[in-house]
Amino acid sequence: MSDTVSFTLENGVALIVLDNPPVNALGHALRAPLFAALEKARDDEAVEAVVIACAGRTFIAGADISEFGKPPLEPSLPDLIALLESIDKPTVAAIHGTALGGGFELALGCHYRVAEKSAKVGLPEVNLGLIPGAGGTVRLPRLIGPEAALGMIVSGKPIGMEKALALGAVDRLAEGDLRAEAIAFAREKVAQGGPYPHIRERAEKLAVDLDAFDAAVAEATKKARGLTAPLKVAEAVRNAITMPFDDALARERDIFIERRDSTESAAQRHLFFATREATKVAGVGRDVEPRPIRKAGVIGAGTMGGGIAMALANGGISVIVLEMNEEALARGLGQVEKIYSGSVTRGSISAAEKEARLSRISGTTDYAALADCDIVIEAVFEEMGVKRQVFSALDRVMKPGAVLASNTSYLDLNEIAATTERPQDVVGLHFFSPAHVMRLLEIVRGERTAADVLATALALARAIGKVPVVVGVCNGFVGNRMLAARRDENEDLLLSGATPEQVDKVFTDFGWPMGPFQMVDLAGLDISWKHRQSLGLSAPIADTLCEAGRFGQKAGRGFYLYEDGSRAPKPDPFVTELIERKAAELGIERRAVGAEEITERTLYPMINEGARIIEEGIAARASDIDVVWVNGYGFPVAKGGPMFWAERHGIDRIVDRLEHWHGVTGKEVFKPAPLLRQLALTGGGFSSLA
Ligand code: 3H9
Repeated sequence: MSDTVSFTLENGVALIVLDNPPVNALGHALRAPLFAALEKARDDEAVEAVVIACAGRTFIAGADISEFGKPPLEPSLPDLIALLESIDKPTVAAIHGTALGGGFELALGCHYRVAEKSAKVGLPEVNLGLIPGAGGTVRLPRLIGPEAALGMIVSGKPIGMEKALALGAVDRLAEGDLRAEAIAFAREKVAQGGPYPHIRERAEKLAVDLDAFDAAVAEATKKARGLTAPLKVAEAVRNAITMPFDDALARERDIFIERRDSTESAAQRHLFFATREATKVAGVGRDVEPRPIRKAGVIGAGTMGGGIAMALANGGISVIVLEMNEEALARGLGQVEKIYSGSVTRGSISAAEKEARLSRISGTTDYAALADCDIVIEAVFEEMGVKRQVFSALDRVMKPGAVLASNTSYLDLNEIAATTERPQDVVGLHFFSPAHVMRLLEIVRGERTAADVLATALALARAIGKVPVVVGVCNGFVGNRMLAARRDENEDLLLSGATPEQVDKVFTDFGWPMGPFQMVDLAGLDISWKHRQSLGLSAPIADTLCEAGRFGQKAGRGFYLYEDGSRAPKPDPFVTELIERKAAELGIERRAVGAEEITERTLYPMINEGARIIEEGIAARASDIDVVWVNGYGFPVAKGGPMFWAERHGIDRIVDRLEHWHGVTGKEVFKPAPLLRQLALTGGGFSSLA
C-alpha cells in the first residue's frame, strides 16, 4: 500500500502493518497511508474485522515528537482515531514492545487490544510537557476507571501486561505468535457477532465520587514541581468524568494545543532529544563494541563509593567494594544496608529486592580481590597524590582489558591515567551524590581513552539507568566548572546588599528546588570550606560561619537558623550582622539589590562559562550542557537547561549585561566569551553551531 503501511486481507480479516523505524512514531509518513488503509477496511465489504500491528522492535511509540512546532499536516491523529471509531467491524490492536502516547491512544480507538506478555502501554506525554492529545485522557478513564487513568497519565509511567490485564487496559495476552493470535481473537469476535461497543460508549466506570477523585488528584500532582502539564492532565481526566464524551475530547484537544505551543513543552522536548543526542559521541560509532561488564569493583566505601556500589547493584551488576580496613568497610556496607532498609520501609522496593541487591555487593580490603573485575571505579579522597597511588595499585592488579575509572569531580584525568601503563583503559565516571539516586553521569574522556572504553561507559550508564554525557578534561568538567563561575558571586551579592533569603528566593522563583545558600546549608558548609582551602581560596562570610561551627543544617545553623531540628530555614540576625560587618571591613557600601541583578550575576556567568566550554570542545554541543544541568544540578526542567534558556532569553541581551558587569567588577567570569559575542552578533542560536 505504501513503504510504511501494508494491507493484506485473509479470510475476512484485514491485517494492517505499520513499518516506520526505529519506533513507528506516527509521523505524517505513517498517518496518511494508515488513513487510506482504514478507509479501505471500513468500506470493503469483504473485510469482516481489522487487526493493526507493527513491524520492528515496537508498536507505535507515540506521535512524532519532531513534528510538534511545525505546521500540522492532515490527517491528524484524532482524525485517524475518529475514522477507526467509525468502523463497526471488530478492530484489534496487536501490541508488542511499547504502545506509548498516540500509539496507545490509537489502540484505545480500537475495540480490543491483544498484547505480548512483555509489552508495555502508557501515556508519557506529561514528560514532554504535554497532555495526551488524541483522546487518551477521555478514553482511558472509561476503560480502566478515572483514578487508575489519572495515576498512569500524571506519572507518565508505562505499565506492564499483568497490571494492564487486571485493569482491563488489554483484553488478552498472546501465548505465542502475536499477529496470529490477534487475528484469531478478531475472528472469535466476528463469530460472536456485534454490536461492538467502542470505548466512547462505555461509561459505567465513570460513576465515581468526585471528592475522592479530587483527593486523588491532590495526591498525584503533589510532586508537580512547578510543571503545568501534570495539573492539566488532571483537569482533562476530570472533564472526562463531568462532561459528555465529545465535549471532553474537544477540551482535551484545546489543552493539548495550548501545551504543545508552550515554552515548557518546547523545553521538555528539547531535553528528550538532547538526552539521546548526548549518547552520540565522536569516534564512538555503532560499530564500536563495548567491553562486557559483569563484575565491578568500587574503591572507597564512603558516601560516594557506597552510592556507586548501590547504583551498580541496582542495575544487576555484582560489585566488590574495597576499603582500607575492616572497620571502614563494615561502616560503609552497614550504611548501604541502612539505605536499602529505608527504601523497604518507604515501600519503594520489596524486602526480597533489598536482599537481591545486597547479595550483589561484597567487600574486601585487598586489592588482589579486584583482579577479575571488568571495571573498577575509584571514589577515594579528591587529592591527586591519593588518586595516583590508587591507580598505580590498580595497574598492578587488574586483569588486562579492565576499565579503570575515576570518580574525580575536577582533577586532571590525563595525569591520573599517566600513572598507569594503560592510559587507553582509563576514563572518568563522575557520579553525582547520592550516586544511587542522581541520574547524571559525566563520562570524562582523557586524551588517550580508547573508543571502546567510552562505548563501555555509555553502555554501563544505560544498564544502570543513568543519563550519560561525555565531557573533556578540564577543572570541574562541565557541571562543576560552570558552578564555579558563579561561586564568588553568591557572597559578593550579600556584600553588595542582598540577603541570603533574597538570593535564594530568586532561585526558587526561577524554578530551582532551592537557592545556593539553602543548598550549601544542606550539603554542609564544611565541605565547601575544605574544598576552598585545598584550592587556596577564601570566602569571607562562609569562612567565618565555619570558624563559628555553623556548618549548616546538621549544626542547626549556617546561613540560616534551623530551630529544634527543623529543616525550615529561618533568617538569622547573626548572619545579617556578619554580612554588614564584612562589607564594612572591605569598604563596600551596601545598597538595594534587585532580583534582576541577582539573576544577571549568577546565571549569566554560568552561561558564559558554558559558551567557553563549547569553544574548547569540552562539551560536544550546547544541549549536552543542558542535560548535565537538568539531571545533575536541579536546573528547572521547564526551562530546558541553561543554554536552551539563554537562547530563548536572548543571547544579545545576556552579552550586553555581561559587558556591563565586567565593566563594574572587572571579573573574568563576566567577560563575554567570543562565541557568545559571535552569536549575539549573528543572531544565531547554539543549535546553529552544529
Ligand atoms: C504524543 O504521542 C502526543 C499524542 O498524545 C497526541 C498527538 C496529537 N517521536 O529512546 P530511544 C526516536 S507525544 C520521534 O533511543 P529506546 C529517538 O529520538 C509522544 N522520535 O530508544 C531516537 O532517535 P535517534 C509520546 C522518537 O529503545 C530513536 O527514536 N511518546 C520518538 O531506548 C530511538 O529512541 C513518547 O513520549 C517519537 N515519539 O526507547 C515516547 N520516540 O536514534 C518517546 C523515539 O535518532 N519514546 N524517537 O536518537 C520513548 O520513550 C523511547 O524512545 C522508547 C524506545 C521507549 C519508545
